[in-house]
Amino acid sequence: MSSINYAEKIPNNVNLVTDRNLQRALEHWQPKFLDWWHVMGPTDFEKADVYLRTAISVDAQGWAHYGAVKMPDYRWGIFLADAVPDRKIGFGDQMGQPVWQQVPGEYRSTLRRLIVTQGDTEPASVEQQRMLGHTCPSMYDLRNLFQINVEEGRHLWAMVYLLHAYFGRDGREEAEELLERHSGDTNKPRILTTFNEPMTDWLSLFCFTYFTDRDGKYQLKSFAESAFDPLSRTCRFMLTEEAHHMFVGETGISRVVKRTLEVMKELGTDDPAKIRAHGAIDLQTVQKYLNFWCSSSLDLFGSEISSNSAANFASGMKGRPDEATYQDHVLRDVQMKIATPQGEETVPMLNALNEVMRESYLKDCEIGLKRWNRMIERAGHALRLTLPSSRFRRSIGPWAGATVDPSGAPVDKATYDKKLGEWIPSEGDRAFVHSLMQKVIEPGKMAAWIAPPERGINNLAIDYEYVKLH
Ligand code: BYC
Repeated sequence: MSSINYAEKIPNNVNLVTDRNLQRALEHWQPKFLDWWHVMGPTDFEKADVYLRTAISVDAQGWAHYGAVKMPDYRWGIFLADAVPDRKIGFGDQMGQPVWQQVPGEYRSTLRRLIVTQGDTEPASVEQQRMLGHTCPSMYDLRNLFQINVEEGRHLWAMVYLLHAYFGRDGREEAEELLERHSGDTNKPRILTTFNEPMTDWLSLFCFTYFTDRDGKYQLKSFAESAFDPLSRTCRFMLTEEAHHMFVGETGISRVVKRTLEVMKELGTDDPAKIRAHGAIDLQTVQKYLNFWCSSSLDLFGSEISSNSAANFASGMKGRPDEATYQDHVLRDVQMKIATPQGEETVPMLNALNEVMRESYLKDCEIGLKRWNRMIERAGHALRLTLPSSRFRRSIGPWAGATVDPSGAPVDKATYDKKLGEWIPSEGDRAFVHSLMQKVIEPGKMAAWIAPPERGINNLAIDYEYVKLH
């Protein structure tokens, strides 16, 4: 197990000190990152002491250290999971050969593109969330938001390290551009659509961390299989951090549902207008937010039929999440049936891997839905929350622009246009949810629309002062 050297300007476990050029290049990028954090990171909380978790080593048991830190002083650095001795490529046409410690020339531009796309999402999410501190429903939630933000900042470092260390001048230029594109910027937007969506309320944050961070989990897992060993090792460590982000999403939505059920019981009604008047979020509105963020996140897997996915797998650049659980790791003789609006198409399995990933992602998404629905059922209500069909509201792939309802059934365009506001949040729904977003920062107090968490952080009480505001 390698420990992390915090004595250096850039904490790392890659022995950065032995590569002066790389160290200098990264030290040149570091102040630009801090400038970006200052301008684009969480607004107005730079002086606050936040109870943050920091990595001290990269093994599963002992990596976390908790303590009060001002966010700009967070020790962002470069942490790779330990190398697996004698690791071999686990899939694709070069299966069984040694993994790559350098980038093979023929895959250079594709690998760079994949790493840049991954890297682009990390600062994008920090930008999307930068105003949310001002409307936090509790101090506990405020701290969780900031924990996520600093970790996304570190995930950017992870990709920038790969760009600097393995892609020469092109990589350094890409690293600069990662700080120049911005979420929602009309001239220089972030690469993937979901990361340009505005996020101005906490219900969206919980849905984003539930659905979009879960795409992160799947993409990182598929890179953890990569033949490019430094990418694999980087992503394996990133996955340990990603789990907390999804926890915030799943428990956040659970707490919203719990509070709504309490209000329904108190008032003896399931009338959305009465629930809203009491300051809680009706379950119909929760469903619309699930529809919005789930459908947006489904696009992040790319097209159902993709020659990119075939090339990435065959070459060994990007595997399937948990590749070892499959029987066939080469996939040259298998096909898959893909439903399109024009009918079913049979395509080589290699070209259908985005869809394979999307299907397993959707199964993973169901877990939270089951939990929330059990709560609703126990409270004696008939309504059930559901995931939208993977054909609904797609912008990528054969279903892009198809007018289907959330169950996937085709509807005519007029019906679609008329009903969309009933399927995803309308202006009125957003205005209502915004009206609830009032900052609550007295330790232990919660906004009226959300139940308290079951426990505090790191065995501390829920009313611990997780963020000391000065
Ligand atoms: N928006 O063959 P196609 C995370 C582009 S989240 C805009 O259909 P492919 C996180 C695509 O780039 C995980 N463009 O799909 C979560 C391609 O353009 P180029 C992020 C899109 O290439 C929360 C073209 O369409 N990581 O970590 O097989 C907080 C045709 O592509 C979209 C990654 O995404 C879209 N939704 O797969 C913080 C992993 N979808 O290249 C962080 C890296 C597709 O022809 N990226 N396009 O110009 C990849 O592996 C792949 O690029 C994709 C697409 C899976 C995104």
